[in-house]
Amino acid sequence: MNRCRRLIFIFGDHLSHRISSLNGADPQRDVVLMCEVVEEATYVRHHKKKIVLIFSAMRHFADELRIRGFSVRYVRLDDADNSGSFTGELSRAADMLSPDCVAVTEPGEWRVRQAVSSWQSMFRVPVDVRPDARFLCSHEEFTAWADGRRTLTMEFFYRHMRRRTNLLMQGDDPVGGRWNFDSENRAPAKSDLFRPARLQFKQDTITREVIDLVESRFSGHMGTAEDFNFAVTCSDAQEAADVFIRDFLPLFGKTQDAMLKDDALLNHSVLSPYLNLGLLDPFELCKAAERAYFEGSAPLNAVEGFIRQIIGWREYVRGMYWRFMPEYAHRNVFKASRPLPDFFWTGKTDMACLSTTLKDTIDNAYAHHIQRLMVTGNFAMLAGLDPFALHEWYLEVYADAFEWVELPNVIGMSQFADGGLLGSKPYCASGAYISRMSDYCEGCKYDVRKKAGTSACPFNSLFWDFLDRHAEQLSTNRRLHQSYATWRRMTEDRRNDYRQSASIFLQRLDEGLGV
Ligand code: FAD
Ligand code: DLZ
Ligand code: SF4
Repeated sequence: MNRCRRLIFIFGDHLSHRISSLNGADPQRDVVLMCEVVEEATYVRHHKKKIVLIFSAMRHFADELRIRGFSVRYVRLDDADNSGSFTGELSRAADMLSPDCVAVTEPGEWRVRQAVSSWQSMFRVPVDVRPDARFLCSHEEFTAWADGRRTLTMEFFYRHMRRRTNLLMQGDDPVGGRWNFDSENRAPAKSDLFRPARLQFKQDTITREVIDLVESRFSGHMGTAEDFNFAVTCSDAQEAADVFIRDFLPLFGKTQDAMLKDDALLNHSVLSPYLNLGLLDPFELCKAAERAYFEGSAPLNAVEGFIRQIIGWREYVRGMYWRFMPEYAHRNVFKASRPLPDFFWTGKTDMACLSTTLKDTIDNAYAHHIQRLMVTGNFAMLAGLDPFALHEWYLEVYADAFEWVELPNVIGMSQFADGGLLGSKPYCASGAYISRMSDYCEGCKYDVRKKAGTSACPFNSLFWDFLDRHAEQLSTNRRLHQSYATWRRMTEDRRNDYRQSASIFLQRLDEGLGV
């Protein structure tokens, strides 16, 4: 290749033809750089399906760019001279092409942002780092919203975003007269034989080649890639979105908090991997959901709930990530330090809720929100697992896990390790919650109705022991008032039963014995 005008670096989660680094690109004179690098695949040991998803989607995207007339320098993982890192690959490309400048869309991870910031002085070439316009809320807008507020409550950010995007709005008021229909979205679910089938995308030659590469190079990583069936192109991801809106959105709200052992997906969209890679546009997806409401094919509680997750939670956690990183990653208000038990990687535990959630995770590189929050996350917080190690685990195992979205969900929402910056109370719950919202407890070795003792559901004693251990930090929390009042009303003997059961359980965990 000859000298190029602009070298456009496109990361594996920037796979949109509207990505800002391509703005003003000239296929005749510019060159696109994309690279599969071992550093990204191994800084945590990503699930095999996640690596296949990213590499296959990258290869398909590179082909689409070539069809649009671009020169693409695509470095494969097994290319002989592959240096193994983004910086190494930019260095090789810059040596070969002598670009006048480099254009890149800001990465979604603080670690990579640091590396990008060093490129201009390192390579003595202007580096144009552009905002990621796929997000609806820019860094400036989030800062303007957050500055001067005493608390950064998601609900108020969400209302701001509803007004800004005009989604589900009638003038200045929310459609239906309420901003939030969450109270209608808490029903348990029953097995539904008539739930429509999920789309399973066929493996083409490119995907098959990537599967072989990943199975051989990353054989020790979680899961298998052999039955990989995610979409890897924008058009297939769009088909998945259309099917979700038609078949699953109508019931999305009602069963949003439910869990079933024989249904890993319920009415969830499973669109997060595509949104996060750039294969789907979040605003267009919300417009499609809004249309379904106005056309009468999906109810308001479902559509509002879905849109809230995307323009509310998704944008909010990104804003919080960039506002509080890098120190946010190490927050640990409860000083929790227990290592993750081995069953996080094997799924082998007698606790049916955990074994089902972990098995779903190992098989699919996916678990839905309530499994992540109220089963794995809840257990980790109650058992005092190290939040940073837990963050690395979540980043490793889910196909949709990129740090800007994963880290605040783990450190803030699920572990309350930030002391309440992101949520107003910890999402801690005893077995009663899991029993109410799922069918996991039927057939579990533990008895959810028993309070203490070796056959009792471990979540019961762990819950009270957690509240007891952290009473100094939590007992003044208004939203935990009732729980602490119940704890205080118990006899000292009952409180000691809980403490002792929790202590025996945690000791077994520490000794690596089965639980
Ligand atoms: P649906 O239930 O269909 O929701 C629709 C969309 O809303 C999702 O695709 C997602 O883009 C968005 N969304 C929903 N909840 C959230 C949220 N809390 N934060 C941000 N976006 C949200 N989401 C990720 O995309 N990547 C992660 O790494 C990730 N890690 C998580 C870790 C923990 C501990 C928890 C509690 C949540 C995490 N989430 C993460 C949020 C949420 O669980 C997933 O977005 C959701 O399960 C993805 O499945 P879905 O597409 O079927 O979601
Ligand atoms: C997660 C990931 C993996 C496993 N591999 C690559 C890769 O080889 N090349 C690439 O461009 N991106 C990869 N990614 C996603 C990056 O970690 C992500 O692009 C950065 O966090 C920058 O946003
Ligand atoms: Fe989970 Fe307890 Fe129910 Fe067993 S009894 S599935 S451990 S909540």
